[in-house]
Amino acid sequence: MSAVDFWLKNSPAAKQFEASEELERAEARFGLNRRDFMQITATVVAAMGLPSTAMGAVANAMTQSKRPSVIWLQFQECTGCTESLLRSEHPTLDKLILDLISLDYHETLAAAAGHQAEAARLQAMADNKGKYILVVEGAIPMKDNGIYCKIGGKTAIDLARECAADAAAVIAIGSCSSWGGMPSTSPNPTGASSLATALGKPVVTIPGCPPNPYNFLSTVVHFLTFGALPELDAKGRPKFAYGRLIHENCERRAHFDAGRFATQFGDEGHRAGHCLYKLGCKGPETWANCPTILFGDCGPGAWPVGTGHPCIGCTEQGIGFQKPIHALAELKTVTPPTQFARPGEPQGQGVTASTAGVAAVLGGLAVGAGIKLANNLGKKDEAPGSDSHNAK
Ligand code: FSX
Ligand code: SF4
Ligand code: F3S
Repeated sequence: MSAVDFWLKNSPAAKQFEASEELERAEARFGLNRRDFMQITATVVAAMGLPSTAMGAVANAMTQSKRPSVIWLQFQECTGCTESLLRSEHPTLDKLILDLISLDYHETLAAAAGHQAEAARLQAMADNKGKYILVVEGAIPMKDNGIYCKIGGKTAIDLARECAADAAAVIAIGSCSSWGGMPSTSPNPTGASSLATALGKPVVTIPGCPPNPYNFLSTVVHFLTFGALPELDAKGRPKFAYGRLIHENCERRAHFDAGRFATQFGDEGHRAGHCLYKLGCKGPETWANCPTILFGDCGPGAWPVGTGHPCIGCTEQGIGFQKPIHALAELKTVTPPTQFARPGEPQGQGVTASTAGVAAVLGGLAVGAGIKLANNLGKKDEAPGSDSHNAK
């Protein structure tokens, strides 16, 4: 049983939520049945590290708030970010995302082409000046003045800068946009770079190749619920999603601690589900919530290590597409965590100091109340995942 199913079955807050009017509103607004909406809400709440009692407030924000305008640009990438968002196992997640935001410009989804598409982008920017969220998918080639990626005669550098100028918040989605990703692999002939490099200022990053759609959805829902972006680490990543090493929450961790490893694909250890460290798993040096949030809404085991493949560190700058797949990971934590989750409490979901603070805010929540959207942008801290933290 997944952590979320456990919650839905056992938590008194879930029982209370089941009887709430939010479920009726969700049916009316999104056409989602009660069970699907409960499942998605619980997953988002768990992803954000909030207690189960937050389900009502989060659902309220999802069903009641105004849809923020989103302008979505695509540069050097494979469209995997968009695909992962829109082709989820159950059509409910993409439907919810498209209903929660007003996707006013998106090249893959637009019916318009050429000059019409250009005009649509300019119109959307003018109509929502200073209020829209800019999402950028793909790396930006900086070499030779950016001539390796042009759309409508403009370089990706110029387009990104033009659209970021009047945005309320800027989100780099996927590893390409977050830190260069696959297009920046050595020898990087086009000078593929991150969005932050092209803009010369920090942005929110949601790395992954592709990123988990729940991390994007949860970031948007956090904004709708609290009127502000979530707390970020030094690399611009929401801490709720990238605050723990994969190795900390991996279901194979007990095998690592006991020294039981697969040493070849298909050997006895591999078939028995042992740790994939010796096959090059990068979980010990990759910060992401893959083992707890999973992919595709298809139950336990639906993530790279769960299917028997070592993590390649696709979210992590300097690891994914840089370090050879079968090279051994650097161990950031060698000993088991000192504090394990209590029985019945999924690892990584416990209430932390910051979560408790957020939960306290929930009581007197006024959705969208005057908190500036970009409050957290550019904040500096010594978050997990920062270089100084990694150097421990
Ligand atoms: Fe692809 Fe996105 Fe990877 Fe990059 O995801 S899945 S190459 S992160 O920009 O489209
Ligand atoms: Fe899991 Fe990989 Fe860590 Fe082994 S090395 S416990 S497979 S994350
Ligand atoms: Fe990527 Fe590793 Fe997660 S390969 S999807 S960071 S398990």
